[in-house]
Amino acid sequence: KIIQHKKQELKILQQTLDVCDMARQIKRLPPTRNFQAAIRLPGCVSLIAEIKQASPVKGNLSRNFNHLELAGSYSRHGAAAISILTETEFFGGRLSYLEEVRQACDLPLLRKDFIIDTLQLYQSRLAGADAVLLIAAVLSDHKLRQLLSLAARLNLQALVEVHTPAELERALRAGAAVIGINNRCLQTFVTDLNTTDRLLSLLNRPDITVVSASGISSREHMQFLRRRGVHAALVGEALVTAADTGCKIKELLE
Ligand code: IGP
Repeated sequence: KIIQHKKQELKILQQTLDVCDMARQIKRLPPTRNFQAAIRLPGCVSLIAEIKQASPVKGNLSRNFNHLELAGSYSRHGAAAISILTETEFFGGRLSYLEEVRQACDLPLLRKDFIIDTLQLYQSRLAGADAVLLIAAVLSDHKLRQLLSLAARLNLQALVEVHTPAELERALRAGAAVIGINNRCLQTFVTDLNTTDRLLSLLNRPDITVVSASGISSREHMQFLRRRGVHAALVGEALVTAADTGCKIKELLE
C-alpha cells in the first residue's frame, strides 16, 4: 500500500523535477559526512536517533512533536547520527524536516523513506542527506544494485534494510556495506530483537557495519546488542515518546 502511494507521488515528481538540473546543483554542494564511520566505534553500540512523527500502527506518537527540538536534543546528548523520516502519508514526515535539520545540525543524517527510484536519490542529496535507507523487501536485485551504484556516485551511503535471511543474502550480493536489521516484521508490525540475533549468526563479515532497528527501548536491549557486537541501534518511538529525551538517551548510552 505504501509503495503504491509512493509510485503515485513519483509520477508527480518526475513531471516537476529535472535530473540534469539537480545533478548540476549537487556538484556545487559541500561533501557529505561519513555516516558509516560515525556509527562504527569500537566497543560500544552507537545511537542513531530517529525523528519520527507517527507510525502506521499507532498514529501520532507525540503531542508536542518538534523536529528541530528533537535534533538539538539528540546531538547534545550524544547520538552518533540522526535518522529522519520524510514519508508523509504513513509516518507524518516531510522532506523539509531533513532540510531544516541539515541547517541546524552537524551530525550525519539518514533519510528514511521508501526509495524506489533514482530520482529520490538526487532529491535526498539536495535536501542534505548523508545516507539513505534502501529496503531490500521492496526492491528487485536489479533496482537495489542500480540505487546502490547511483548513491555511491552521489556520495550518499546506503543503509540496506533486511528482515529475513533471503533479504540479507540479496543485500550482501548487491554489495551493501551497511546492513540494517529490522526487528519489525513489515507484515505484522511485531518487533522481536531475536531477529537481529538470528541474522547476525548468518553474517560472518567483519567488514560489514551492522545496525539493529525497531523496538529498541531500554538499557537491557542495548546491552543485548552490545554482547552481539552490533555497531549501532536505530531508535525512534522510545525517544520521541520519552517524557525527557535527554534522560532516555543517557539511559540507552550508559
Ligand atoms: C524505528 P522504533 O520501533 O524505534 O520506532 O523503530 C525504525 O526502525 C522504524 O521507524 C523503521 C522504519 C523502516 C520506518 C524501520 N524501518 C522503514 C519506515 C520505513
